[in-house]
Amino acid sequence: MKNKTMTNEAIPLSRRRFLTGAAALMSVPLLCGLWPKSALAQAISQALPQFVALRQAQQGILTGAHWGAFEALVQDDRMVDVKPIQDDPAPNELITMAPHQVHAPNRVKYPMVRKSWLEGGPLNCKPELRGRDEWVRVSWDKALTLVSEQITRLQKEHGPQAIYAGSYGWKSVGMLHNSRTLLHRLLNLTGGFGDYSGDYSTGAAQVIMAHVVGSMEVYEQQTAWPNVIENSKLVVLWGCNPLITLKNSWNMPDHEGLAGFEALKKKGTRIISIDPIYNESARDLKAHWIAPRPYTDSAMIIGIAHTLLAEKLHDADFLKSYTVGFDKFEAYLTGKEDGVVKDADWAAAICGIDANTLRELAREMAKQRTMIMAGWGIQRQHRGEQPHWLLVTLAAMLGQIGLPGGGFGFSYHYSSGGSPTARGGILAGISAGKAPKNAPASIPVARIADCLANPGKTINFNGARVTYPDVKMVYVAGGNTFHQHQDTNNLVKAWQRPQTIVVNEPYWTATAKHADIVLPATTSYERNDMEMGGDYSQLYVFPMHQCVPPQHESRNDFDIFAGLAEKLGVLEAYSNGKNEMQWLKGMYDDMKAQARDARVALPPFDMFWASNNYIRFPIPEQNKQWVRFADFRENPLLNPLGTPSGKIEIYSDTVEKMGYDDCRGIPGWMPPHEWYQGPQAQKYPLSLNTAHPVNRLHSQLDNTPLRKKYAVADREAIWINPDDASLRGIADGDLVRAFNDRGQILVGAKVTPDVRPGVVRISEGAWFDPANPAEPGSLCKNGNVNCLTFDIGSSSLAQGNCGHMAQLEIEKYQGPALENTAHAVPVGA
Ligand code: PGD
Repeated sequence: MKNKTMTNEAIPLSRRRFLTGAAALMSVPLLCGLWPKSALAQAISQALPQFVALRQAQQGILTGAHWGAFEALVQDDRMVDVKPIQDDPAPNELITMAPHQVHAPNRVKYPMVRKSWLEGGPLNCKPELRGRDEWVRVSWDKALTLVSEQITRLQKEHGPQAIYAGSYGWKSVGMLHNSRTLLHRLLNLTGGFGDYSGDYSTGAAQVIMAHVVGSMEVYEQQTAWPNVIENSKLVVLWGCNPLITLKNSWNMPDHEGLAGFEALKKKGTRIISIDPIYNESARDLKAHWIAPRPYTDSAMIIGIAHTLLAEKLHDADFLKSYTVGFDKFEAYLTGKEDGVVKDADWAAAICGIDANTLRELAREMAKQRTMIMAGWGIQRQHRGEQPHWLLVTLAAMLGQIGLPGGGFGFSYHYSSGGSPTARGGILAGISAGKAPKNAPASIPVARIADCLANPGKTINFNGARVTYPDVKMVYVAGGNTFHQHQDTNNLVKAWQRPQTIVVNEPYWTATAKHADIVLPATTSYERNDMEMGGDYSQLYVFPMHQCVPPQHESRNDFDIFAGLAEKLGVLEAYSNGKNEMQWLKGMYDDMKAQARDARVALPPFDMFWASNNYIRFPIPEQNKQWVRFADFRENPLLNPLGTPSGKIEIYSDTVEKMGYDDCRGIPGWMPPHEWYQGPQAQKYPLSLNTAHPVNRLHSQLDNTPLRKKYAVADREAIWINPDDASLRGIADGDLVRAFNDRGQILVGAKVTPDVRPGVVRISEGAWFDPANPAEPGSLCKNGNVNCLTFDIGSSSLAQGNCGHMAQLEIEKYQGPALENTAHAVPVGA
């Protein structure tokens, strides 16, 4: 039963609402009497052409996902098909999976409690049975009572540090039904909770960049695409696969980045892809492929930097005016510091790229306008702070930072960085509220397993010391810890420490299967919401109309937490007395007021909502030519960076003073924990690449038919070079066991020259499915790559995750037939 206080009952949807919207739109010119008529007409025509034009073409209910906005076609309360919106320059096939998401056979149908937890309570719950116990169906009231009792007990007995509710994850789009924020909102009202800092995407880069350029950089707006298309003569894709990763966005994608790359291709701009894999983007963009050994990018960049210096191709004036500490880096390059000359030959011996190629690359970059577009995989590694710091240093030596089409960009592959910023308003979502004064300090996000297993342990983190709390309860809403975290078998053990684990989920993911209490959450297609389109452009405002009623007994996260708020006596403060549509109207009205200040007129909320249409804001011409760091370059005194010196810090005194031997004051090459020249390579000669998947978003959609497109022998695919495959008697399509000391997984062989010899690619995101959950380290039957990765922080500085690396071995699988049960529902559910 739904909580009546919060959400409108599921509305039977019909074409009637579109007609209402159409009629309502006729009154558009009556809006906003504040403006002179001509200005109003102009503003409306700027803001509303799509709003009006789309009406004719509509067939379905407008909603969307991380993979794009679309119209859902619904028959008899079932979503049966989808249709992309007409503005999307590159509609994404993933949207076709929406009907399967809603009607997936492995939906969590009812509130469920793990049998031993129900019988023994939190103190005698047999935590070792997590992941293999039976499940018992309970009523919503019972489930909410059980969860709220634990929150009350733990706050009273141990305080907020006992409840870890960081709940990292990509959840679904939507500014109201933001599961993580709602969880935090509830817990901030009921005593506080333990949170995390950083993220799994850019854990290392975002911390070091703040010291180097004074901002996280990885999430900053990039030099606008039209400017890049016009001015860049050479684009270097360093460790990224943008044509794949740009399909999805944190908000709803505008897909303008894909249009940007298409334009580069049409223009014939030279593109170089530096990646151990000849990835989909390199192929499509006809890029020149340079394939270094994995995890050696730092050495490669240093070799290029040395060539620039040795051949006097570096821009000494830029370095003098806009950076600090190049003298120290120069001493490092020339060996004055440690007696080792780090020239191209030195680098070649590490990165496996011929020294002449490195020298040529340096010359090519120096002779023309060059944009270095780097991905994040190269920093999701041990010593992952170094590559991005070195790339900034390299770009500074080239002296093109702040010039049209030149410099570096660390977000062209993500959420359409560089899509020009529109003028209008921004939707602010529901807030998490204020943390109470005694809220515990955050832990670095990727140290969660270490934290659970080692309460009281103290670690370094960005110049501070962090002591792990004694976590007794974990609450996850909108994340998949058993996918995202490294060394899954270690996580299984650490996960046995807390007394209670609660998960709000639409599906029986591995995280849900390893919980004690699972609360069934709706998908975003079962509720009303709104979202911006274009993370960097803020180009669209999309309504997300409820397409079908909540499935089974699932509830919206908003309602789940409202139910808990009621039990905990904070319902009024949690809901502000507003229901779903009232919240949405409030958000829209705030956004509309901002748009009005920016001289863009919008229709009133009721009209917007009834129209089943979206808003597309105008893009000012000057924003199409925006250049990152141009203002700094123009006047570094008036527009300093946020670093202590106000300049680019090739040497960071702040970092140096932290005294870490694993991240010093200047960037450099540090051999990682595991690599092809390390001791582990004797036993495990292959280097792992855990690319982001082509037909999924992390673990999302692994349980849909799209999987047939990429699964091999019904398992996650492993890309193997023909030399490595034949050495081991492995043929295309074979079942393969991939293993190291941490774990073993079953994968399906794709034998291809598109991967460098000595390297294998297994995408992240396949659901964990141990053959024998009672035996730690047993074969994962679905190919969850994190069974092989290691769980060590990138360095004392950032403590980022190292999900992108591991040494391993493979062999043809010859064991007994094993059914893949990753997407099956557990016993009792
Ligand atoms: P998702 O698969 O998006 O992965 O890790 P993350 O946990 O974000 O999981 C989101 C979960 O939220 C899904 O289970 C989904 O069903 C659930 N969900 C969706 N909508 C809702 C909702 O409305 N309510 C509720 N309650 N739940 C919902 C991603 C993380 O993985 C990231 S960001 C990165 S960059 C890392 N990448 C790698 C990597 O490259 N390599 C490795 N080896 N490991 C990685 N892990 C990291």
